[in-house]
Amino acid sequence: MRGSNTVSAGDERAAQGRGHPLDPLAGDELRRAAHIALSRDGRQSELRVVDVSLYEPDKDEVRAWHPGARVDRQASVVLLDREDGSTIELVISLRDDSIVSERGLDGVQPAMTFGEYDECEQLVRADPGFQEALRQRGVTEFDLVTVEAWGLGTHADERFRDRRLAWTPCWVRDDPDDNPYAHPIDGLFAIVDLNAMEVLYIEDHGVSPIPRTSGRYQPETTGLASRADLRPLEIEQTEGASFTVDGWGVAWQRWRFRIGFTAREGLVLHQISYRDGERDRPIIYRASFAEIVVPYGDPSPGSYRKCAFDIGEYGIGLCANSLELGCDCLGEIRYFNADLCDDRGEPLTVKNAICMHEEDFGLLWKHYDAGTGHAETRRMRRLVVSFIITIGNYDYAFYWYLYLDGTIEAEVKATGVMLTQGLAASGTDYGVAVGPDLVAPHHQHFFCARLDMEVDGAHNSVYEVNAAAEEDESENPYGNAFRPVATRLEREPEAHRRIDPFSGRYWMVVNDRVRNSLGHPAAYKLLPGPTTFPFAREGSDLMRRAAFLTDNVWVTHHDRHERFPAGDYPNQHPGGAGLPEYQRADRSIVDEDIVLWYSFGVLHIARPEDWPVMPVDRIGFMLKPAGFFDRNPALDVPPAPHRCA
Ligand SMILES: [Cu+2]
Repeated sequence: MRGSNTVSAGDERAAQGRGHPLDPLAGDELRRAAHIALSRDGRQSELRVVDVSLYEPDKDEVRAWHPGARVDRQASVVLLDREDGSTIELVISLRDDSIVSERGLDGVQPAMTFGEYDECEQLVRADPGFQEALRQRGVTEFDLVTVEAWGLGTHADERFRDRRLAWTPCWVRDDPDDNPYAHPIDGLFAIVDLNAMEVLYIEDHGVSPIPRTSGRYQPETTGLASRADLRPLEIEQTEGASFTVDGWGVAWQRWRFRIGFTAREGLVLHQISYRDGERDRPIIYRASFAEIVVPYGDPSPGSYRKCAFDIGEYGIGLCANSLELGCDCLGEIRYFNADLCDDRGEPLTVKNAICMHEEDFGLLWKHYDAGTGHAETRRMRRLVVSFIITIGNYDYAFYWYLYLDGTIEAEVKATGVMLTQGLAASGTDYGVAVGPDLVAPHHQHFFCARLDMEVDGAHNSVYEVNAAAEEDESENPYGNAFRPVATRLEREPEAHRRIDPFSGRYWMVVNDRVRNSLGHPAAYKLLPGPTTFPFAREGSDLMRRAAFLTDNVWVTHHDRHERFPAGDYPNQHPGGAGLPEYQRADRSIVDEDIVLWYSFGVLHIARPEDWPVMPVDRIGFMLKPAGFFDRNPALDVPPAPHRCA
């Protein structure tokens, strides 16, 4: 039956320690790991659980695994000690419920927890100084005020820099069903110590009118009648879907991969391979979105701090939606639940967090032979694995697509409600009016994908390819000659590169040890899509903390502990962590186990049409086989049954 195809995949096998070593932690494992960590020194009440996720075994161990083999499942746990402000990283063995390793870190701030976020909102709403400032703005129903907890970056007041801080942009609803982002309360912010859970001070930059523009988008207010001629469009697969699922393992056409999920990154794809004859040929060992940064360009009081690190400061897995058939996903869907835990270590399940289905994607290939009048046509199909998050005002949908011809694509769809400010408070120099009294400030959305590559195995190199005109005139007498020039990236410090549409620049991840029948080395090419570059000044908060935004493509030598482009703890970080730091190791990246990082973004100058809820904006990139196969690998796709009238 449709839609009933949901599993807490592998729960039972995980409980027996017989699951695959990369299966995400199940609810019971999360709870055990959290509680072992919390109860280790009897100070449970002072601790918050920030993150519990699978501590992934070494690649050799994973590759050596066979079905039925026993696995020592380990969990990585991050705790926050509210009393002394330290962060504790632990690795817990779930085989014997023991602590494998433990280290304390001072001077870092892990991601905010939902518990903190909610407590902060209650605290600020109840604060007498904040309430007085609201009254001055004509707001008396404090329950209708939305108070968000945002990271302060490097903008913390000198006096409080070593505390765990949040600042609180706020909005007000007209009634509980109203869209709060239509009614920003400008110039009023609380600065909160999240460990003490106390308001340190209230920042009030002066009263300005709260915008009255409506942000309602529900059908009761927008009306649906004028689209009554939109008739049903159903997707039917009368014989079911073409993929098979075993626990978290998926097989579809030639593709094999495993699904994972973490609180911080959300969906992770492991061990993506393509079956070529008798061989399952590996392509990517692990793929995920590892950071999102959304900087705003408005310098008005308080707002200059708007710069969210959605993965490092919050965690997008924790923001996953429960998806609904017919709305978020259409067709023959397979859902997967995501098991997570709250900051007390209690497990919670996001039902139907991951959606998998097939899509018809138009033409795959075609040729009409004018001589014979015969046409051969094949239709493209893709497998879609996705999840959708809501983080404050924005919603992001993340898609991984696998195509019949060996192409892998990642796409992000940005939607939801834009952040707003009052026209009176901020003007339109750094924003676009979306209502008579309402402005959406200019901003950018940056994403960084971490692609742990293994094209035909662990020995890969990366070549940058630029097409160029032949400059040697004797070789180019007619002026038409051009060719691609490939340059191998040798060591890490040189391996941070920008797109260049003028030279058609792309990057090849190559296994020089494997050749196709034509002698080409096995390779996948990274094709960049549209992007944007940061406008923040060098040395600014954004550029210090997210230095990875300066370039699109970064290559590092694999290290299982190097997972985040802005570092493990970008919250309040002074800067320099992540990719720039990883590359300082100056490792060779030639014929090595390498990680490819691709960073890209959207410039969002608001359109009035983006209000009150924006139609999706799409952005992404592709990886295409280039010499990986001998010829078009999709020649054998069968023709679709003819249905011509
Ligand atoms: Cu935007």
